[in-house]
Amino acid sequence: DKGRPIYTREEVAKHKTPRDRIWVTYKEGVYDITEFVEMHPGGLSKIMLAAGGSVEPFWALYQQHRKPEVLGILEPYRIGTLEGGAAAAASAAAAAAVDPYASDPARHPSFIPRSERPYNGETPGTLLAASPITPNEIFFVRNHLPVPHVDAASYKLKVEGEGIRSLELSLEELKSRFRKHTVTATIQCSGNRRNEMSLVRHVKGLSWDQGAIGTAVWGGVRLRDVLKVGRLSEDDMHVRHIQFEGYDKDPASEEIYGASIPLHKALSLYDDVLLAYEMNGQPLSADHGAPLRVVVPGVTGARSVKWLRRIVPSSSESPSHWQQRDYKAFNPSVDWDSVEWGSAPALQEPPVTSAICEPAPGTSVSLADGEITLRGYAWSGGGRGIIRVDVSADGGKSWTAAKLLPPAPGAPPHGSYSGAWAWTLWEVSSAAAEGTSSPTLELVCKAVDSSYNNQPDSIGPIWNLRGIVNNAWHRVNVKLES
Ligand code: MTE
Ligand code: MO
Repeated sequence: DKGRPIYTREEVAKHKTPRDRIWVTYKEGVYDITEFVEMHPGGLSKIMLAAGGSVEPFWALYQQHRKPEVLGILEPYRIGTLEGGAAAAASAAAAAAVDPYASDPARHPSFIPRSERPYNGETPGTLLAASPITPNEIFFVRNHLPVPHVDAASYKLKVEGEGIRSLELSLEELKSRFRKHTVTATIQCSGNRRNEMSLVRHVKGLSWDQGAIGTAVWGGVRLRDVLKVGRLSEDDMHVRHIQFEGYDKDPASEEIYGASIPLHKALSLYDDVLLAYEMNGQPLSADHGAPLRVVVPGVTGARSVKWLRRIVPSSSESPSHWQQRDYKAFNPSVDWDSVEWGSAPALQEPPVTSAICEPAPGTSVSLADGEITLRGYAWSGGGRGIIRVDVSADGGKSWTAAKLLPPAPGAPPHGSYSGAWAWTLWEVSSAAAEGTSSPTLELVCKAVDSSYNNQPDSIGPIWNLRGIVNNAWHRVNVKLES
């Protein structure tokens, strides 16, 4: 920084319009971005919020800036250094904004982070395949917003809406007045395996590999039981949906996270929808929705609302962005200009899927007696069990049926027609093509569920602009050690 002009904060603040030139600071650097503002991908109005001051509060809100490339874009516009250097800049930035993510919890180092603000991290394949129950500390985290901190002692769940008597229940009341149930259920994010979709054509969203999925024994009370206490009637033809609202909120727009499920799912004795306060015998952690979350078994993760604030029976679905304008799939020709969000239903039960967790792509494998060992998971929505997992080591020309490992504790037998909320882990040690001369192997897996649903062989025909529900055959290329 030696030799650059020094500017005070007051001087920087005078440069807020194209006429006076537009200056911003980042850390101790002062930048003249007048030429850049028109090109700003987020639009002129957004970047102008930072004019004459620090960009850091805004970068904290709009997570797409948390990349080294962005700093690279800024660097050529550097014109000077802020008086007082880095320390002054840091305290000024702290004063300028209370970082909404500053009180997010610490995360386990083995996560593969996909974004920091909000935090999103997935479980590495080898850890996923290691156990039918995913340990809490490494269970993937999918947050849209800063983690809200909700005090368990003063917590009150609100139930209010159409056709129901309003209720307010403390955590203690939920635990003492209702029977406790445990349900072994997998939660998978709709964007799981999105990264493969982007190889066909770029899609917007977190670039998940196959680890945005996990299985836990959830403990709590049945949503059904709570709705019954509010005397919600199954015969009320008006109420069609149960909406959920979280405590988390967008610091800029104030929008709260919300989702809904159809009434029949919420009321069914067989669908096991839970208001969970425990995950694998432990109280919920901050990242997984403490003190209370919804767990909707057999349904895409987005509906299992964390940090549950309110339950609202209604004639309509949740009005939230995440129910109305996200988590919907369209045909591959629909793009961001032509998409009509209202024309497709919100995703609830996802299709049958499976993935290879071991070996990892690009690794070198040696054949022990002509064999190679693969491990992975298979899962289907709606409680449909897995009846078979097929594995190929030659790109799908020949197949071996994998061995299905024992069901997770509390889960029904493989192939159950209903209530199979948990994934099936599988393993196979005989998939290698004998006498292969190729230096690489294309490993493939595909699963069949109890309705004989199959996975599509390629991504092209199921590609969709949001990159969700990628359930194409999972393909992993490995090198063969000679
Ligand atoms: N609930 C709230 N309140 N806020 C959220 O951002 N994310 C949803 C869901 N519930 C979310 C939420 C999504 S998209 C998924 S996939 C699951 O939580 C992930 O649950 P997990 O973080 O416990 O793995
Ligand atoms: Mo998700």
